[in-house]
Amino acid sequence: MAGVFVEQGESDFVDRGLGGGDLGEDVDAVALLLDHPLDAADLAADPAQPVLDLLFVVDVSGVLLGLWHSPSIYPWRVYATVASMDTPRPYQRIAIFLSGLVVVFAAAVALGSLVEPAKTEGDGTEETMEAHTMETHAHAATEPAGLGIAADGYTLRIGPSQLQRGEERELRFAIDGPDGAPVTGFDELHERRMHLIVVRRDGAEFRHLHPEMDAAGTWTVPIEFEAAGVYRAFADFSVEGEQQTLATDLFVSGGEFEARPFPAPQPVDETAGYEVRLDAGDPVAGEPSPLTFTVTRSGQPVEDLAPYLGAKGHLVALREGDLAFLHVHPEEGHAVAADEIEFDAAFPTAGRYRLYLQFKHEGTVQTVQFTVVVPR
Ligand SMILES: [Cu+2]
Repeated sequence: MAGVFVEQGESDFVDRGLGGGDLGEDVDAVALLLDHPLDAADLAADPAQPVLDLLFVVDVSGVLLGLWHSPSIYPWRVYATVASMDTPRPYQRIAIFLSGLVVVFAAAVALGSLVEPAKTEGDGTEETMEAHTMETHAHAATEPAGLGIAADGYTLRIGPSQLQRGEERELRFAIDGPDGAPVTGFDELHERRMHLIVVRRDGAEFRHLHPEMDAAGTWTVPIEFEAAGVYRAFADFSVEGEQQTLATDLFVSGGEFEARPFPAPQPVDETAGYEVRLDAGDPVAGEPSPLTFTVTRSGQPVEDLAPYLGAKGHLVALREGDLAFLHVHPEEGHAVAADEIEFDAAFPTAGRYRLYLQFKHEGTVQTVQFTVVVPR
């Protein structure tokens, strides 16, 4: 739910609220966001409200500075002072805006309380799983990730989600944990604590970024889009030993949108003089499928691949239609030829998948792409 707010409020106010910019200087920027239909009078009935120390505002600059000074305060956790309701017009609009935030936050809290019992059930399942082991486990392993903005109590909040083609912006996001606070204690996963994969919804324009986190748990990365369209942003990370992939859409306006759907499968892709061949064998839905990539340059095997993110290569696999994100693991069970990169992929269902393989050679990361068809 918090993500809804960030999307609604993706403007200077949110950018700065997330990052701690100078809100105090920019009351007008706030006013841009205050078009919210919710009425403050409705809030009294909401039981989740006491969770928030939210009060109405008379001193706008005080609120803004309050936001600014406390790094742990995110846009919806607004602290302010109650004075009279006899507020001048712009302030009243801010009050209405803040009331909208309460609703968003209350809904998030309500959602949290819904999630809680489910989690307990999950724990129960885990015990059962120990008894029945393999079957349940294999099922869990093929469950696709990356389909939602929230899972297992974690929520991705990102902004701005509306961008302009050709304009460099700073993308900011946070992962809120089950307690509602931004997570700061991420595990290392493939040598990094956060991987941000951004792909246009048609599978084009792949990128793999490594944002920086501040002490409050806000991740930032500069981003610029050359092509218009709707993009999927996947935050891939691990907390307390559990890998999570949360995703949301980014909207890039400006210029013509030209769809480039997944290309037909071909065994070879080329980039920067490298030729990479994929042997996908006969993949079967729901079963581990080995994928072998062979790298050559000018007809010669490339045998001195450098480690990239702790492995010989990094592979992202997305399902056509919903961009479900597969967790693909490098094959480590047996010796692999120097010019080969092997993975075990568990394609959850029949369908077409787009694969993005990255490898590092002579100091540069290269990306090649393939389409794999998993038959019914
Ligand atoms: Cu990464």
